[in-house]
Amino acid sequence: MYKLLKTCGRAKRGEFHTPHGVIQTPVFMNVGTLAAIKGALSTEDLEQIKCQVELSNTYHLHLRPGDKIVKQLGGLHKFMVWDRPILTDSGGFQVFSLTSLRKITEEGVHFSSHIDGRKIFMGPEESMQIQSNLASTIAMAFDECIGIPAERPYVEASVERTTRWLERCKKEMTRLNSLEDTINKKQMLFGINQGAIYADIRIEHAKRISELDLDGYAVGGLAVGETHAEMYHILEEVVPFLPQKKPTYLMGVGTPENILESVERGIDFFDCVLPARNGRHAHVYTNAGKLNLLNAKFELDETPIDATCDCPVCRRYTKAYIRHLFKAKEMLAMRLCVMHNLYFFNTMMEEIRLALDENRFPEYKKAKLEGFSASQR
Ligand code: PRF
Ligand code: ZN
Repeated sequence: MYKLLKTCGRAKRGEFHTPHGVIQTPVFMNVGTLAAIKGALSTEDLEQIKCQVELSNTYHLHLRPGDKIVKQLGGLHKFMVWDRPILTDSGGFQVFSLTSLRKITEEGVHFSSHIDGRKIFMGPEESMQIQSNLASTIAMAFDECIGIPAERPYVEASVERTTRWLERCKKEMTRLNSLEDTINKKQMLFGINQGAIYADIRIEHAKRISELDLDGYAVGGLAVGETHAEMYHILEEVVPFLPQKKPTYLMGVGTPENILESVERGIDFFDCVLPARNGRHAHVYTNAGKLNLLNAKFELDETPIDATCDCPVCRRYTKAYIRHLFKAKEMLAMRLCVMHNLYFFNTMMEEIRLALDENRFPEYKKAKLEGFSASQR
């Protein structure tokens, strides 16, 4: 159940009630593809860095350790000892971005595993069954994420099929939620809007999927090679046709700048591998822009990554020390940077929520963006 607490233009401040607790939105979900945040973060760390929702992947967990194993072990929450919300992506994106020898039919997708080349089939029913075995809080619909550029006739046919897949997902989810041995009988389902950069196709699709009365709605197929301006334009066109009283989710986005711009255009949920990936490469976010800790100028720098950050890393460690850890190839280097980066994103979302609560989001956004660009001047 989504409660719209406040709006500011199109920006929404909400509360999403789930069987695993309330999610305050706008929210950034922390990506743990294989039920672990890359960079050696533990479940305790996730609690410390203000993570509200953990995100895992159907495709990856199906291959390893296998969703049936996770089910036997009591589901993903028990498995990774995390009792807050978990969202699982459907595999609809990973199958298209990671696997080879794909063949798409009306039934679903035949592909080869990126681990051992084994032939696998996944369609809407299979994706829902796997996500039900994983017992995540929120399951994503099985969709086709169309690469850009794409020809209009292909996009039209693909989006039609994604709609038929969504109807099959909903039916299968309803069936699974009514079964005796289903772990999470209240699993929620989010639909996904597609249509590449054809606004009219996306709007038609948004109207169609809104009729299905799902628990939430994602905008997929963006951040796949289009410009930022194109992405913002699509959001401006499409979000007004998604139910305002349901959460909206922009999949796989993005930078702090992208998030601020997209909150303004009505998005509630975000996820991105960027903060963890950048952290593993010594790239850290600060309120004055991004830093590369490998830079020689930090060799004797005894200040924290960001003096305005109160994360467990900034409260204790210096840039000089973390830089040394990277040079010495110590695992701790990555861990500290990933922790700081995720805390930075989660804290920015907290600030966004507070700014919305206090009717000062436009001012907050402006000041934040000016800060980020300060170091680039
Ligand atoms: N579909 C799904 N997952 C996704 C995407 C999508 O379009 C994207 C696109 N940025 C990221 N993750 N199912
Ligand atoms: Zn910090």
